[in-house]
Amino acid sequence: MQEKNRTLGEFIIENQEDFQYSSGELSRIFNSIKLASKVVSYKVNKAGLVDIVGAVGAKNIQGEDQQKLDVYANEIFIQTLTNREIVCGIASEENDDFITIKGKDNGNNNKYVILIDPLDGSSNIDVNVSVGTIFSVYRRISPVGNPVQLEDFLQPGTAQVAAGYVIYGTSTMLVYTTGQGVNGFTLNPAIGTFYLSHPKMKCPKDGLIYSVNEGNYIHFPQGVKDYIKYCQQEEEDRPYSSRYIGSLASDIHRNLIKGGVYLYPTSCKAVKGKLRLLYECNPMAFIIEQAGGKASDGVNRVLEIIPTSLHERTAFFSGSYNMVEKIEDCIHKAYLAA
Ligand code: P6P
Repeated sequence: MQEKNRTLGEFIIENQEDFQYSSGELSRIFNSIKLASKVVSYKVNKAGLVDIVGAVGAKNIQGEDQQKLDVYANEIFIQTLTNREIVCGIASEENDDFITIKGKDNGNNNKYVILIDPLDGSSNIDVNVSVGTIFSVYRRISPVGNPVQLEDFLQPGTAQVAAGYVIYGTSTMLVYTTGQGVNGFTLNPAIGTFYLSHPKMKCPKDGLIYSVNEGNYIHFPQGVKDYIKYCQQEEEDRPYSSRYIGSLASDIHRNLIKGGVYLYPTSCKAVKGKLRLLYECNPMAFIIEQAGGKASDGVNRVLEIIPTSLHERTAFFSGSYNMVEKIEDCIHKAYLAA
């Protein structure tokens, strides 16, 4: 069968061996995410037409205004995963604590937990800019049958069994990895089917795009300032282009395809960084590394950070391998010069 004609469902069936140790549960998780992303895609594309944009007046644990679509997306993903009884626990950006999903006969026998940012970049909703869903899947550590523990969620990114993102943009795309490379699927909204549109995605080792909110420049660490100045120098391959959508999935996706680097450093406004380690940085880092790129907190490999809390934040530099190395080099040199 032509690679590009394959549907997501056919691809999952043909690659069952990717889902190691899974008795079909991991493929069922993807089927659930597939369904939820179609429902959210429909609502996101109707956002301007129905009373669903705008904040609900509530705030999430991050202290951010919850947009109605944030709340809606969170409910949809939780419901589809709960209905299919395929995970034993869910942690979401929108929920203070993790949720335990009781399986049949009230047991906790399902083997996987999922961490999710159901609608990342939601501040873009009202201005019709793309938003995304980001998710990360782990095998539980606590024994089946027992209640799900926080330890099941606080695993390093290297333990992920799957990770992915959905972009609700000019088209709706699902990009994921199970550790066997990265593949992208585009939704045909006319028939509600995801088709393999980007097989075996690879991130160019170099790029000519840097993505950062330069409005925070004066607050950045010196090494990051040095790198941004490096990007802006008149040289053979520079200045680079500056592209920043303000929606992580979209910025990462563009850099993954074209080459480039995304930066969210620490600053006096975000002393530990802004992005959340568990359901933004780790899934993106897994995908980027699987595509041949690099993901760092400026010093360490993001996937090796040992989490200590569900909503912890980290500095995040991710994209083309050589560009992230250059950032680490600038940070190291500034450290030595301090
Ligand atoms: P800033 C969205 O809130 C998000 O978590 C990412 O999707 C995005 O890259 C970043 O924050 C934007 O943050 O501070 O530049 O608006």
